[in-house]
Amino acid sequence: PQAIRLADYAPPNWLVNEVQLTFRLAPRATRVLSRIRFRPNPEAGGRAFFLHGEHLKLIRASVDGAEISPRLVDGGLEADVPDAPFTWEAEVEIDPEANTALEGLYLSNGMYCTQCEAEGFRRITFYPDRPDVMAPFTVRIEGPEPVLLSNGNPTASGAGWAEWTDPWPKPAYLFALVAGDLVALEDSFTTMSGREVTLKLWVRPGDEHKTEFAMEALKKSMRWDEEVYGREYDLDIFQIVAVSDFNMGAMENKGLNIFNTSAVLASPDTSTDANFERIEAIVAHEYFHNWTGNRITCRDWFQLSLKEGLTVFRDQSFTADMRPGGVSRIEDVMALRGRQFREDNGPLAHQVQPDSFVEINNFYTATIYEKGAEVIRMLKTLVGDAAYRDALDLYFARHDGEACTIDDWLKVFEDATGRDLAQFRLWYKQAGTPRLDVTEDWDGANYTLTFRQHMPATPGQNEKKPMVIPIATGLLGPNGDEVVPTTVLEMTEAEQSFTFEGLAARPVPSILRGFSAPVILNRETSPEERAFLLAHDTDPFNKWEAGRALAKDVLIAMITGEEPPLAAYLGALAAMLRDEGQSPAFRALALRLPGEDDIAQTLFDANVTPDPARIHDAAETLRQEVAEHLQDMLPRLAAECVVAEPFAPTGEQAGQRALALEVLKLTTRLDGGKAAAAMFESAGNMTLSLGALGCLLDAEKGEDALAAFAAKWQGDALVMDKWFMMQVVHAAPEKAAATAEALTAHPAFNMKNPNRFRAVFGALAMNAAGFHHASGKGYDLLADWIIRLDPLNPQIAARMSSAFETWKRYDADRQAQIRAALERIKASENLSRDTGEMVGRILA
Ligand code: DPP
Ligand code: ZN
Repeated sequence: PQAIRLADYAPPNWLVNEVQLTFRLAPRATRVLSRIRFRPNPEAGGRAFFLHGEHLKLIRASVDGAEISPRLVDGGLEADVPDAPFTWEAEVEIDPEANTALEGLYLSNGMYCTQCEAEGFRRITFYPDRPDVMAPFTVRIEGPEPVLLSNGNPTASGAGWAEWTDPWPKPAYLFALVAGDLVALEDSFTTMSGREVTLKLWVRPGDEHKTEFAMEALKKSMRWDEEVYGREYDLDIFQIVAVSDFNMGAMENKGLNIFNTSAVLASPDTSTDANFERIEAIVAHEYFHNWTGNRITCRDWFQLSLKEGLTVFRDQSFTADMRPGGVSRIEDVMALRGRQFREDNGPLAHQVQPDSFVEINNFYTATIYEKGAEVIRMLKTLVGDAAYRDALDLYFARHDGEACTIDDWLKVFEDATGRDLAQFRLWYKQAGTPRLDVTEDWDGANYTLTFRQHMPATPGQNEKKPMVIPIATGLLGPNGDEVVPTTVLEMTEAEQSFTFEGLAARPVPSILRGFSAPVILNRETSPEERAFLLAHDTDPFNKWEAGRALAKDVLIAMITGEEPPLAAYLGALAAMLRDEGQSPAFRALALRLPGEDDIAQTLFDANVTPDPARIHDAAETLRQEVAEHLQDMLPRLAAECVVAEPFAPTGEQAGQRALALEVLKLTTRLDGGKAAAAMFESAGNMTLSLGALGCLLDAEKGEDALAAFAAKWQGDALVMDKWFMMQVVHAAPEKAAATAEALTAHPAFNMKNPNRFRAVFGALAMNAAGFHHASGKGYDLLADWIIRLDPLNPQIAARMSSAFETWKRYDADRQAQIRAALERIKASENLSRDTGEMVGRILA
């Protein structure tokens, strides 16, 4: 398959004034009638007429009422058309029931739904399926289903049909249709200009009790976008539909968001605090797309981060406002490091704005999303809050209704602030994670920090230029007082020094506060200094980071056979836990050890070949040490984090439960699971129930709890996903692959359901020591199932293959095993473009 290149972008030959669609729904043979008014694009280089179309049966087509016979070509059709505005009409037949790829129109549990981003609309009808073609849509749906939905406002309906009109021009990827037996939670929202908007959250009968939380999240999001960005909603109705078979988390279709059930349905009985937090963030994310994505969309898919990076940044800011205390930033960074840094350090590294792709579905990545958000966060840090808001106002004013580029976005910032962003643009164009080395100098009065930046080569990019790096830094005095408050040092050179003058004593620096840039900071320092920062830093992120760095020092030393700074770490941890000025949520995060994958990457960076088994053993040993050292404190901590009030999914309560579970993990190492068994019995919510189950599984005493859990929850697919996932995540390394394999034989395993497939195989990839077990069974099993899934759902199969992206870190045996697994996938018959591209890039 041919790569598509940004450099080859050309404007569309034809633009669309208006789209009218009629759907005659039938599971095996849905008819789609389209009436599209085209006009020549004055900016185009030609008049050739091509429409995308895949898996469509063309019944008839006409131009200005005259039947024509278009030429069916690869990926669509061509036709001879007038050199003037004209009306295209076509009728096609599609088969929603056979659509296991879950792109275009498909059936999920008897309910029709759509997913059109990025290129799914071409599976619905022939159309210029590219985001720079925007048009208003009118949609008529005919079918026996009681509920018939599409984008925009409802304009007419009768027995067996409904019509929807979306007045806002949109690209086809934002089209949506839903039809089925659904019930709605209904509410309303009054916008800042006083307009009343109807809100509906549609679910399958039986799920009504799981809708309230998402509805509240939606209303908070609508208010927040008005207050913080001045953005008002623009239709009479906003709807969300929950769908159980869905490739992504959710989709921001105009006025009709479609959500994976896992990203919207919540109740205390069935959802963990982490689920609640994620749901709140995704509801916000999709809602925020209404302005950053829909009203202003992307010119082409190379601009994907224009909407995703910005919208992730917006949802992260929203979460930080809803759940104050600095913990959400720590969680964002943990996710960034866990997924994006990992991606950046392997064969799948790519730019925030790529130059080329084969299959765009493969670029819905942590780099486009999370690094894209970091880039916008840096931009805001560099220009300041007020200028950021001015720039956003200008962005909305200048580009509303347009399909834009990342360069348009940067130009807005240049015009609003007068800043030259040529160097900043490298953040979009250079792949990889910058390394930032720092040294310090103290002359008795002046303190100098010298930074050196360098970026490792990434595929196709060997030479890198220095980047602009905002380094938020504060200085602490020897007694722990802040002597220099947070200052943003703006680094632009390969090597650069910054001096703080006239200090009374040598300070302790707190560098990269709030994780002000997505870089790897290397700073040789003593365990005592890390402990000092954990105790005294005023910046919650760096406070946590100090503890994490100390834990990493301990683990790395244990693995490489040096003397680990264990006493310093344990002492600092105990002091931190005693510090009641710290929120339970913070203390819970500070108790967690760095992930095993993170340790593997750190070793690899230090030219040590990581051994996953050894890393796992070191982590286990350290956890045991921690448990024993903190033994006397654990009962008091456990008592402290009992939530007395009725369950509420608030940040405060979530923090208490998180700390309770960290304490329970440690306690389980000392009592063999007694406290966990009691917690499992008495837990009144899913957070504690699942946490206790995890502890029991770790102690290899989970059999009864697993059976009880399954008996209780067998009718709830989302909870059963957790049941599948927990067993694999908590399996001992030598049992992980066998556990996953056994679960695929469970009657409730269904490979066609993305959530269930991920519950088993996403979990296998997460169990680092299990997946990388020396037997190679993890690799073989995953390869088998990717090969099996690929013909059914290429998007999920391709995504799952990224579990192999770290393979070059490992020893020759593991590399050979992974290579063989990848070669086997590559050689399988009719491999999809999606998986073919991924495997090719990983092997390259
Ligand atoms: N655009 C969706 C989202 O990120 C995913 N396709 O919200
Ligand atoms: Zn998004």
